[in-house]
Amino acid sequence: MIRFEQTFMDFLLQHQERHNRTYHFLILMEGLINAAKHIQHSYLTGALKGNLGRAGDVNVQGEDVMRMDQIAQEVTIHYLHATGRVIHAISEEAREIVSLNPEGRYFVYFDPLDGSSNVAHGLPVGFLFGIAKRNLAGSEDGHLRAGKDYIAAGMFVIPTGTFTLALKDAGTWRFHIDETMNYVKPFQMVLPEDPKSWELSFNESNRFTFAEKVQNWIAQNERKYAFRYLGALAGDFHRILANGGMFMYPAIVNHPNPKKNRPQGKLRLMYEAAVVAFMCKEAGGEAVDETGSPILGIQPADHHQRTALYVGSKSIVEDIARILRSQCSGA
Ligand code: AFP
Repeated sequence: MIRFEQTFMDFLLQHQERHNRTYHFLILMEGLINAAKHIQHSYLTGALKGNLGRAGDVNVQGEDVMRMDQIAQEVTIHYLHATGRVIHAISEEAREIVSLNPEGRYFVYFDPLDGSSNVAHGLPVGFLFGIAKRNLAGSEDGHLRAGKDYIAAGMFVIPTGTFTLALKDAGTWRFHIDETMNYVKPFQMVLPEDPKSWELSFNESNRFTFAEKVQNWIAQNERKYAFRYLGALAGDFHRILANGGMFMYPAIVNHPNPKKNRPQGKLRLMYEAAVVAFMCKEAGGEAVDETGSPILGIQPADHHQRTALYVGSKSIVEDIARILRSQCSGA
């Protein structure tokens, strides 16, 4: 007797019944999965095809574009367009919103290749995405949505191919990829509240550029937890979801070269911070910005808006959020 694992589509069909997700959502997810598999294949063969280098351009973020960033962007837009379900796509790699299907039902926010600094070394990168639904009942209120209005968010860690998906009010689920490149065996991710396995993840080389209260919090707490940092949000958050603890990219406010200060934070709100915050929330965790306010409550004014990010197990995030709020109230 052949043993068949539960596939992603089985999982979504079950979910669809419980949460009246339409087949439109299934088709959109199929498009995202095809894009991720294509990007994964391009990355795995990237060294052989000479695609792991710089493309020679600079993107809207002012960063050098890697050839793989271009490939991932082109692939994702192709598959999203092919679904016929996406109105606008908002991408880290495109200055303007990408209009796809006026009759579409969804807005998709994505970072097609998160962690570009790892590309040249073939190290883990990620494909991050968030989904919001158009207002079918009334007038269309556009693509600038707060994370709390997303209906789903997820990430693929490349090249391992592990896929994690959060569905509104239905939890965060991790899928394995089997020998037939199918996503199977969903298991629910719940952030461990026992600090024994917790980790801290941040760019240590920035420590003395953080706000003094944040530096003090790190000094008082860092010996309690293991320290891990990959330099790719998808990879670092992938670990935090499993082991607990906190990933943070605080505001940079004390840089010796004031031009390098980033009081508004580095990470992008709509397709980085809100995506991991949504998955974290559905896994029982929390995520806040530099003022200690929930990331999911931030109403974006621009689709490339940046934010500071503190995300992970509820009690440790709330511990630093108290400090951040006091910092704002000048207490
Ligand atoms: P991109 O390569 O997509 O811009 O992502 C990199 C990133 O935004 C995020 O994935 C990392 O957590 C963070 O930047 C790394 O930044 P540092 O290199 O400054 O640590």
